[in-house]
Amino acid sequence: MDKKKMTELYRTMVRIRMVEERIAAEYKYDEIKTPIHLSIGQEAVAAGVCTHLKKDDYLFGTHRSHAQYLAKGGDLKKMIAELYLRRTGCSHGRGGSMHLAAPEVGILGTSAIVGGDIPLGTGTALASRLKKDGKVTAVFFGDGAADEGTFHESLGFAALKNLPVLYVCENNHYAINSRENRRHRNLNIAQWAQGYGIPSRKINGNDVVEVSKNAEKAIGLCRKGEGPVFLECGTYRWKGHIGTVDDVGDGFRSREEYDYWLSKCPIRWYREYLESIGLWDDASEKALREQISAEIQDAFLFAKASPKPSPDELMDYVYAS
Ligand SMILES: Cc1ncc(C[n+]2csc(CCOP(=O)(O)OP(=O)(O)O)c2C)c(N)n1
Ligand SMILES: [Mg+2]
Repeated sequence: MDKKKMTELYRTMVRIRMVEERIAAEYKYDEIKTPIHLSIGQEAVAAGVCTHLKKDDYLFGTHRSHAQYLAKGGDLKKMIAELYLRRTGCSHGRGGSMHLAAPEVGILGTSAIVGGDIPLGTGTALASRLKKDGKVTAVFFGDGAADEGTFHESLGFAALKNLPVLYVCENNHYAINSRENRRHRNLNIAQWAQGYGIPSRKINGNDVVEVSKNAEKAIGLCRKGEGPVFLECGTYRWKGHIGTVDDVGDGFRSREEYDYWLSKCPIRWYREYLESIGLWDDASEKALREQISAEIQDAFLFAKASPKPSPDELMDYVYAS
């Protein structure tokens, strides 16, 4: 990977982290009128995959998709305005955090229906195959979505039809508060995909270099007509399932487990790596954070100053025509 791309990956992760930290800080004022699911701790997956997607490749996500939206090139101002349910939001203030869309950069939608985006992304991959438009679809979902029938039906169909789709399972080991070993006997979800005849790998989703290398190869295969491909990316969310709640140590997940994963921070690890090869230092860190802080401040000012949809516009943009 060239040096510019390597530092760009770092920027993408830090930007996602800083945006979500600001969302968390603002949430207590109760002006963000939408449930939020933060990806803090999981930034390397979206960054490592999206760096290899082209602007017009398709992406589908879930209730926890701020990271993917930003990494794929979605507009930050429009995302924050969507959280405030403003007319200027990326879904015109109708969708909120769980229903982000930015068709201009291939983000056709994120969905709160767990597993709901998997057949949608399989469908765009089928369309691309029929139209021979050369596009790849990346579908992001959690370990909980692998429990859904849509996961199994979609994988079987995509394999049969050799569809250009990259399935990205962000395995953060929990579906709300239900740990994976209470839901699955075989904890290797990548192996499930192999059962459908789909090449797959279980990788360290907190190592952006590993994610990026695997995603590059996988997207390349899809583009050559050798899809689908499946990546299971092991990672961990730092915040509670929803909102800004702390769910550590109250019977849901242990302090030891949480501390272990904090020690595996994808951003800190990658910064240390970039520093060790002379690509990063304190001055670059300071400049980056200042630039991103200013951008975030602008986005929040834009969102809060934006008009709300009026009641007579209620049904606009709700149905596709
Ligand atoms: C079809 C469906 N069933 C149940 C829910 C309730 N629900 C919301 S998030 C969630 C857990 C999802 O876990 P996972 O897919 O691992 O994603 P994560 O939240 O860990 O990112 C559930 C069960 C839902 N939104 N949709
Ligand atoms: Mg999960």
